[in-house]
Amino acid sequence: MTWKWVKNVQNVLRGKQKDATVIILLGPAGSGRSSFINAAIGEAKLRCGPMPDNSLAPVTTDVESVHFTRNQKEYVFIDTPGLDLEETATELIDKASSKQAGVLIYLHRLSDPRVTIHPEEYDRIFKVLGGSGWQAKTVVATTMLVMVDGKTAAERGAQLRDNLLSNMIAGGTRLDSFSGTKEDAWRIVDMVVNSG
Ligand SMILES: Nc1nc2c(ncn2[C@@H]2O[C@H](COP(=O)(O)OP(=O)(O)OP(=O)(O)O)[C@@H](O)[C@H]2O)c(=O)[nH]1
Ligand SMILES: [Mg+2]
Repeated sequence: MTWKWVKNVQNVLRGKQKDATVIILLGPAGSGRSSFINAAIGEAKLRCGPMPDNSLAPVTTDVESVHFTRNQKEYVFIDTPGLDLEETATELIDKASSKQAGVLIYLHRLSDPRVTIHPEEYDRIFKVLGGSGWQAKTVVATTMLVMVDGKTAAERGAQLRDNLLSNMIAGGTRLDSFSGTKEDAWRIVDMVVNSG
């Protein structure tokens, strides 16, 4: 298996309007990437669950980009297939000519009782998409908070901060949570945009 879709992200980056801010959604299958973009644009543009037949199959299987204008500023959201759907990054990643995204958002379901995919395993992809300073452009946002009680949420959040994400956080990555609303989606995007 190969990360063919990374090339498609790079094609979107190359073709983007000059001043547009590119925001790439990353994360394991079903972490809520398409829902995040739909929330941000206030429209159910991207297909996302729950599927009528309760299908367990991943919905987003290729790169999709969505343009959006807000306060006269241009944004391009890029939806991606689940990082856990493929095994290893290959030479297909075009390192040399890549333009970089402004914001990388990695979603993690706080409802998961185990973490089997570690975001740092994908640092090559983060770096190709966000450049050498990718850590400071990255927000790890937890989703599905309503599915866990407050104590569980706090304990899992502490483990993410202190163990799993400690290197990324030391490099400037923010750990946050996404409640599902439009305001919250933009709060997360603006956090990175306004810090640059
Ligand atoms: N409770 C809760 N459900 C959510 C949240 N975000 C997404 N969902 C639900 O979780 C499921 C997956 O959401 P998607 O937005 O399709 O996730 P995805 O990462 O795009 O998934 P794939 O494209 O299939 O890999 C859907 O049933 C959503 O309605 C959230 O923050 N809380
Ligand atoms: Mg999706």
